[in-house]
Amino acid sequence: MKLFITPNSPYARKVRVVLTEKRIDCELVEVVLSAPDCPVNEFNPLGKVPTLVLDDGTALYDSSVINDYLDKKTPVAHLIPQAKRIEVKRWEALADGVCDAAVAIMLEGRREAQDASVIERQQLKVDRGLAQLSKDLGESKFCVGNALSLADIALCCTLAYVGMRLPQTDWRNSYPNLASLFDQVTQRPSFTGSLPPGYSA
Ligand SMILES: N[C@@H](CCC(=O)N[C@@H](CS)C(=O)NCC(=O)O)C(=O)O
Repeated sequence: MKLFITPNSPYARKVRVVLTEKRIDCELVEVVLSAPDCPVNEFNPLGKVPTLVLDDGTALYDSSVINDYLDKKTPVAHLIPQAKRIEVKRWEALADGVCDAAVAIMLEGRREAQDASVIERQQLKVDRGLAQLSKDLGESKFCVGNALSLADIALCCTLAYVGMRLPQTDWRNSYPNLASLFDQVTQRPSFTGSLPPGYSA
């Protein structure tokens, strides 16, 4: 199997963390998405990372589908427990949605003529999303049940990305419960081994 990634992609990181937690061997192929001959386009018409290519050539995307596939592949570390499946996937959807909004702000910020209303609308999604994630976590040590699940992984990949791209969003001080979960989960080798270059969490 090979996984197309970019080093900063929070969605690709989510899959890389799952690969490590589940001890699944996979070749990581780093790509430049803007390159005209980017190999991802051959496997994924959307030209996005992560894209997983199985040994028989089947391509899987997006990160949520890939992680579903990986979780069923080995019995090691069940990250989407059947009984809590919808709960876990809902956490993932909200965490990914916050990431989508953060990506949109980053892309708008790179444009020469920026539209402040686009940034404002996406920032509201980030702010409301983080508030809901914090509320849903409450005093719990993990997002769902008493063990690490894909929900914690998705949440921490998003928090790391928001910290990297939107330093003005001070989620750490606003939501100490998210910070405490983040500090605990990101010590795992799956997170320390998938850090974006130049970052420590
Ligand atoms: N919903 C997708 C999002 C993937 C995504 O947007 N990846 C970005 C990199 S962070 C990408 O490939 N962007 C290139 C593009 O949109 O053309 C997932 O969860 O995998």
